[in-house]
Amino acid sequence: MKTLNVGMLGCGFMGRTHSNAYNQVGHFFDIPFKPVLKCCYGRQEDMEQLKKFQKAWGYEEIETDWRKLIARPDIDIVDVVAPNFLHKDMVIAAAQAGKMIICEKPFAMNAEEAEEMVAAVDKAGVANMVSFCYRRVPAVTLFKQLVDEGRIGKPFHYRAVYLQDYTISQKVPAGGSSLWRLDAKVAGSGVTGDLLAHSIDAAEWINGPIKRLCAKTEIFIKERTNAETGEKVKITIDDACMFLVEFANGSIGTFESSRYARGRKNYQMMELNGEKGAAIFNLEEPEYIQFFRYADPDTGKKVEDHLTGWQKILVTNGEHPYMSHYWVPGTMIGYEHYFINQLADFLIAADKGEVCHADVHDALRVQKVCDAVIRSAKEERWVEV
Ligand code: SOE
Repeated sequence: MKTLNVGMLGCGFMGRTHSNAYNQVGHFFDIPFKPVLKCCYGRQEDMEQLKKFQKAWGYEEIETDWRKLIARPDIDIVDVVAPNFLHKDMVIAAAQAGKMIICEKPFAMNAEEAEEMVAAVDKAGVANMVSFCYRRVPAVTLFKQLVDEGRIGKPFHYRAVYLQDYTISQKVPAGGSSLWRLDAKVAGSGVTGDLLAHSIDAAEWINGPIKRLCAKTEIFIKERTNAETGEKVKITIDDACMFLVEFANGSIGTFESSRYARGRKNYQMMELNGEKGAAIFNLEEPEYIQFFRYADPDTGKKVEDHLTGWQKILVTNGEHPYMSHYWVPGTMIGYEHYFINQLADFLIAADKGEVCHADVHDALRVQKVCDAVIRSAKEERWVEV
């Protein structure tokens, strides 16, 4: 089996989820590579965290210069899990060095950057994937399957919600290693790039391209303290965002996201209502999908009768997406498995020279929608994507 030497660019939350996936994937999937955690990068200022990270996940070496790590001839895959503003330079350097690339979302700070990244990756012709991990929740993959099987029929309404509540307090600082997500220069945008990017990716995957949209964003706390410098900083990222969309297939949708939704920690919901059926997924009950069957997908004939109602399907059987790789029917998998599933898909596709979605082109689409959302909110008008 071929060895796959991993260079991990980052040692935070996503560094942990990705490292765990490399360590676990071969236990559950028949993959054509043997991943080796070769080297991980972190800033000199974060040396203590970097060493702890190395030890926890079993990296052979550490590096504080990411360009050196990418240039190493023994590195096969570059995994970009650093803060958003670094993605562009890291992905382009990795492409130019001919490495396979996995990059966290949001892919870039804006669509202009994303275009450059896509051009570099296309020119290099390297295997690539952008980590929209929720596509690999078995119930979400099943959602897509129901649509492809014609069980929803002509779609009318798509509804997406992504809510958290961790920035409500004025005491939460902006900037610093854990809260760079509140710093526009580092993150690019707020909930739009961080949370709605997931919802937009899932929506376009499941229901096709978004044509035009109209958005409203809000910043509830306008000034915070930078955790590293102690300075007062003006907050410019969106704390909350809502938008209306028209899909190319004629359906219409709503998207809502906030980090001020008291009680919601990582609530993500999507619903699609069509002529023949409807489906709902909610990440607080990730092992379930709800399905409403109105008509037979083949004949279009109404099957609704006095027993009809929402079915709550436990997605843990061998015939459900990914589940045959894990335990026995009725037992659950969790958040870390979405990353294992996507890594397995990526490695198997890369070995065959096939595209693994979401690839950089899918991520560019998401970035274009995010940019349109921010522009629409700023200009208070409908915007074409
Ligand atoms: C933000 O809190 C965050 O970590 C996102 O950056 C992830 O993409 C999301 O899946 C969980 O929440």
